[in-house]
Amino acid sequence: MTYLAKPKLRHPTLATNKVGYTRRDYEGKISTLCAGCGHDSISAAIVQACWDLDIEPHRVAKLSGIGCSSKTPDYFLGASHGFNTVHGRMPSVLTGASLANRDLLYLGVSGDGDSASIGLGQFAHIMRRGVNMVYIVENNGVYGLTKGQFSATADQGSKSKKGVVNADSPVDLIGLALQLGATYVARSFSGDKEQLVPLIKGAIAHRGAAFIDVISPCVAFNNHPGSTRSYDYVREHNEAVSRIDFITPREPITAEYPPGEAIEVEQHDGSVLRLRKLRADYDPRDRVAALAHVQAMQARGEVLTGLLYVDASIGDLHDALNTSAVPLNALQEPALCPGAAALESLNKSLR
Ligand SMILES: Cc1ncc(C[n+]2csc(CCOP(=O)(O)OP(=O)(O)O)c2C)c(N)n1
Ligand code: SF4
Ligand SMILES: [Mg+2]
Repeated sequence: MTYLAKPKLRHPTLATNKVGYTRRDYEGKISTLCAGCGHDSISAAIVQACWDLDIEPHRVAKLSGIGCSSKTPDYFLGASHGFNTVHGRMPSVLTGASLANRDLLYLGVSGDGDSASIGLGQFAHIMRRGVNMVYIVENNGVYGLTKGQFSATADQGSKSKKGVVNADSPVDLIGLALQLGATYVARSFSGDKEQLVPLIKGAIAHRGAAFIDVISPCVAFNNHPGSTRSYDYVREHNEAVSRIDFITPREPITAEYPPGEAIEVEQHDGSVLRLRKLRADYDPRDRVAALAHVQAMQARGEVLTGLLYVDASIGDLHDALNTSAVPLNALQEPALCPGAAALESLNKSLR
């Protein structure tokens, strides 16, 4: 594997955000992915979202599995914590890290092979447990890193670069995330930064399992006629349910929309998601309706994008397990070893 460090030189007049960092401070090493790979656009969107939200890079933990997509955390947030796990095992490592330290922002980055094939079981459990995280699948319908075999999300009837037709039914990660209890479920396209950046911001502000499926064309192995993950196919079949405005707690809400044209969802941290409706019949607060809509559109070969479902009223795994508010590595001796009387009282409560 090759790693290219970016030169440290930067223009002295580069704009800084409220915590004093330039956009460059959110970048990582130079990407070694193929030129035009959708994954690089997703990295750029993550950089933009974190810079805009004034997140200090050292407050972020990036976790990934194996694949071209899972390599990308090396290409953004170079000053953040990072852990490149075994193939398909990112969710359990992320869950453990989150339980040990709830102070960091957990960003899981995975591929369709990583999450829908070898890691499908892990994907299911992290969604149903409501782990507080942003989980992004960079979905290209193939195993890019191992030379373009169909992945489990490839549509039935779609064609490989050599013309082979995929006979298997696809795993629909959006449908699974909805069924399993994720509380923020979105789909986007790597080529639509205007849609993707606010979706990532909304997911960062969300407390609970936030899942974003990003269609991300693989230019080397899955960008041809007959593919349903090519740039042309997604541009032609992209049906957005809404446009999202992400409003931080300190910003006033200025733009007004006629009743029925926008939905506002306030999140735990006081930020507001304003969804400008593009489809009058779509309500992202109704899980059952969202699932039915996603499946109906899929049957018609359309790619439904936008914030498909959100519920900001439910707590996360920390609430369910009453985990330590203080990171485990910061607990001092009195908390770690409270003494014989505390042990006796604990034993009594278990008898
Ligand atoms: C345990 C294990 N099995 C198989 C592999 C080989 N392998 C490496 S990446 C990969 C699939 C990657 O596909 P995806 O997650 O979709 O990422 P992409 O490269 O398409 O972004 C596979 C099967 C591996 N590294 N480890
Ligand atoms: S092989 Fe495909 S997924 Fe991997 S870097 Fe190249 S274009 Fe991207
Ligand atoms: Mg893939």
